Amino acid sequence: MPRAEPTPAPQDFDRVLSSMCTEPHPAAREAAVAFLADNPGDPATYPAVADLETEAIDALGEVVGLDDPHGYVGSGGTEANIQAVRAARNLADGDVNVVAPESAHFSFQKAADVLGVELLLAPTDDDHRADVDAVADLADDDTALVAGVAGTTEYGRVDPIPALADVAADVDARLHVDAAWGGFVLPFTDHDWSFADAPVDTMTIDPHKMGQAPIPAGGFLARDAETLDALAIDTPYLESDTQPTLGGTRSGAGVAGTHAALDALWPEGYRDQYERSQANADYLAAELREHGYDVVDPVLPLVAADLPDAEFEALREDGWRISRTATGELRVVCMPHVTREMLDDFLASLSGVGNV
Ligand code: 0PR
Repeated sequence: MPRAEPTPAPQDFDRVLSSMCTEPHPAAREAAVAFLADNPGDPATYPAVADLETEAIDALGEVVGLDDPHGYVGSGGTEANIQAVRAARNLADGDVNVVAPESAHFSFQKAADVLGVELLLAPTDDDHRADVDAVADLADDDTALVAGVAGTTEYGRVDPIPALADVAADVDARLHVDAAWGGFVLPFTDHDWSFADAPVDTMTIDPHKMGQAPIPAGGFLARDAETLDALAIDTPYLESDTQPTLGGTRSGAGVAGTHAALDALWPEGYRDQYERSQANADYLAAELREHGYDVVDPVLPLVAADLPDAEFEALREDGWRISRTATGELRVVCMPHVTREMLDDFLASLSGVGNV
């Protein structure tokens, strides 16, 4: 194989404003390296990493208001959303559908495709949240799962989870909450989103996003053991009997990194981080607004604003890693690596290319 010359360096985060991932906490990075060769998919051979996973799931349970959590650390939000759909399908009879708001992450489309279920998408309201009436209109006797998002990918919105739970209960469906990105900031807000706030069956919460764990570290959590049983496959030649995960061999780095990040940061470190990130988002929103841009109020640390295409392209040329919503708004995700100084640099670049 030809060697890349010079050896490529990893992306530095100085101008990354579009990502939902961030630099891992130093303790999480160290733990991940130590457990790189351990496979939590085979707990009888790698018991240490299996123990770390049990503790990590208990800690994630605390984050999401669940006393006796069932779940595992997987590859990310996509896998957890697929597993939520899969469990609901396996626990239902016949052909089923899933109802979610249009703001749901595209991983639900992958889930529907892979699992052969119908995905029904309900429009969102004027504030980009799930419209409960629209969800209720789509839900019917074949609905196995109603999904809501707590921290949407595009606008950082939190769906009305208790109201979606009522819709799910009305049609005897399960309720899934996708808190892949929002799960590590929502505990420090007043939103109703958790297992303690509503009869949530399953949840996605990703340590490799706001949780400051290294990639790959996704969280899939369930209220009942029955959910994991519905996912379990017999594993005849392993010492353990069954495996509920979607992947087989898994990353010990993800598990150990998650454990270390939670150990270092839950709850006070995450609270401080939320406060810093939210203050940065509020600051950026106010600055953009002051200079005449239309801004979507940052409910969580994610700012969306109307920005002319030419300005967006010029900022990309300046090296800013920024992205757009489906309708073309600039999106800035105030992740832990995003500092006030970075935002001031960004605003200075914007003034060079636009009207700030
Ligand atoms: N659920 C929500 C709410 C998400 O925002 C995402 C990903 C997922 C599920 C899927 O998670 P995984 O990508 O871990 O499977 N949201 C971002 C997106 O797709 C992920 C991302 C991360 C994008 C880092 C860019 C990036 O640099 O846009």
